[in-house]
Amino acid sequence: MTTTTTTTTAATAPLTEVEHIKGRSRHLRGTLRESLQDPLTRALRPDDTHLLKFHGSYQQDDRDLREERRRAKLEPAFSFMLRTRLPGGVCTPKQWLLLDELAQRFANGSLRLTTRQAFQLHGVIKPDLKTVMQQLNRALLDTLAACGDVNRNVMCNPNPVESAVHAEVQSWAVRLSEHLLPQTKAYSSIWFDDGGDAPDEEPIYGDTYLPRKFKAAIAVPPHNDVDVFAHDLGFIAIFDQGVLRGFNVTVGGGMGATHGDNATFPRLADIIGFIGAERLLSVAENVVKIQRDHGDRTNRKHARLKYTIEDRGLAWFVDELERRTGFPLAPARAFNFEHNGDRFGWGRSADGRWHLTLHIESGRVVDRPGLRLMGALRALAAVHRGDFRLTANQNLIVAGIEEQDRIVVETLLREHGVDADATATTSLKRNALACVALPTCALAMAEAERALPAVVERFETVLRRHGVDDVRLHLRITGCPNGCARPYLAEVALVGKGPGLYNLHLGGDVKGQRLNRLYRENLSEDAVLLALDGLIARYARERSDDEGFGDFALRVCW
Ligand code: SRM
Ligand code: SF4
Repeated sequence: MTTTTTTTTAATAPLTEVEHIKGRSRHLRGTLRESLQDPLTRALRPDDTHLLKFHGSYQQDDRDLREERRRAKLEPAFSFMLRTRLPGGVCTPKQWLLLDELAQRFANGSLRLTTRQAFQLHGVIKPDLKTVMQQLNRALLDTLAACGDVNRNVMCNPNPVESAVHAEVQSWAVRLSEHLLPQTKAYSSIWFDDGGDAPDEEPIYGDTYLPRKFKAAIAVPPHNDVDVFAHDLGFIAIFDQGVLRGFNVTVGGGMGATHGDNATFPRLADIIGFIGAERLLSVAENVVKIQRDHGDRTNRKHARLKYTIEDRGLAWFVDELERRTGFPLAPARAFNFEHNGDRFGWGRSADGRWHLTLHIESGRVVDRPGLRLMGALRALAAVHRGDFRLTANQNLIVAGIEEQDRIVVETLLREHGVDADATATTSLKRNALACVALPTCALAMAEAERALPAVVERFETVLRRHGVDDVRLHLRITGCPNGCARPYLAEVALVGKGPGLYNLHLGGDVKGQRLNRLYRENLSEDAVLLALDGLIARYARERSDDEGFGDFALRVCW
């Protein structure tokens, strides 16, 4: 990051093509309607593929079939991924049942719970896209701004167990999400034939929206399950005696990087001060507007808020924010994060209701021989009277279960082969994350979700061999350096480099407050396991009391 170079480049370099596409799109309309109606191809026109993201969908093609179809002179197997906007990850059983039905009828028969507490459907073909959008809308679910250069799904600690503070904070997540929604009527016009083509106003975003995606999260200490420091904008709830006092504000976090390009890097957000809760929307809106006005629109690899802050300095940013909001930030208040994972199994809240956190490997809800997860959750949704909460770690909380219904839930899960308490699962497995990667992700360089089970099993063997299989250890795997499973915060991370090859990162903590470091590059899966075997052997012998593996690795590897 050379401040002068970057600023000069940004001042003189041309805008990216995506900026032009947004600018002439008439607030995200483009020719999407025509693209959708074109019967000659299962794809959209190239410009419309960019605009579709703002509507919550990506055009993809099945990469497993690419070569075969190329040889047969067929167009790639195009289909669409749809992502819901679901602030704080909360949905009703009725919505779950609809998503389940859509997955069976129109997608690939599975639901994907994402690292941002949303649902993804994969494999929806173009002729069905509008129907799926309409069905979601009828169930009061939408996909608006789930992707694209706008504020994405707002994350929030989905804890239903502890206190009124959690419920209050969740309501702030919903308000924040609504406040930062694009105002264009293109969404209702294109998908629901409602809203027309009259010019819209985008008071927060302006005509070309943000230079890049923007992400926000709210954490409730001592849990940092949302990895608040990985976000462009974060709020850390500060409360005492069960009363929410306000939020510490964080800015400038992000994970994405590009192999071999040192100008790109993961960055932990900075804490810039404290605000009363009533100021949350004003702060959020003005952070977004600063990024709208000062983010780099000439280079999409340098366009996130983290780079704006690196280039211009944090002091400049805080001054600019205070000038725009018209109030100063108070000094940040003390807080303490204990971990960034989920708590599994049963918990009970003060109102006497029960909540069950289920481990969902890589967030993939699907029926497999011996583990009919999708069937189990469908059956459960049919009788459940509480709600479902997606966690930021790709798991699921079945929340608000009455005492007398507990047995029904346990029986249903058992009948479908689901281990309700995740007691049969090691800590390594429970806490592991993997991004989607192949076959749907266009950017994947290596497997992630499909590689995770084998990597975990082999890593478990290593831990067992050295007698440390009971330690809590956070492993994250991604198919490329973009960081969708927030790998740079893990104690151990495999970051895809090429087919079957990974960079091995070590040294994160289990609180989401420290970036790990690159330990070895271009390792095969075997080489990764060999390297871990040696380090775990040393860890078993040399660790100090209560020393986590991430802390140990940081101490001995560099
Ligand atoms: Fe992501 C792009 C999947 C969370 C950083 N991400 C993608 C795309 C859309 C690939 C593409 O652009 O063609 C992936 C679609 C794969 C597929 O087939 O479904 C994809 N990202 C995901 C999900 C589904 C991973 C998962 O296994 O859960 C997560 C969806 C979250 C959601 O519901 O909104 C997901 N992505 C993240 C996160 C984690 C987070 O936000 O907490 C990050 C790192 C945080 C950050 O943004 O800095 C992340 N995704 C990226 C990036 C790198 C952005 C950057 O600043 O460089 C890309 C690539 C891009 O934007 O060009 C990307
Ligand atoms: Fe795709 Fe890379 Fe994100 Fe994984 S980290 S889903 S491979 S973009």
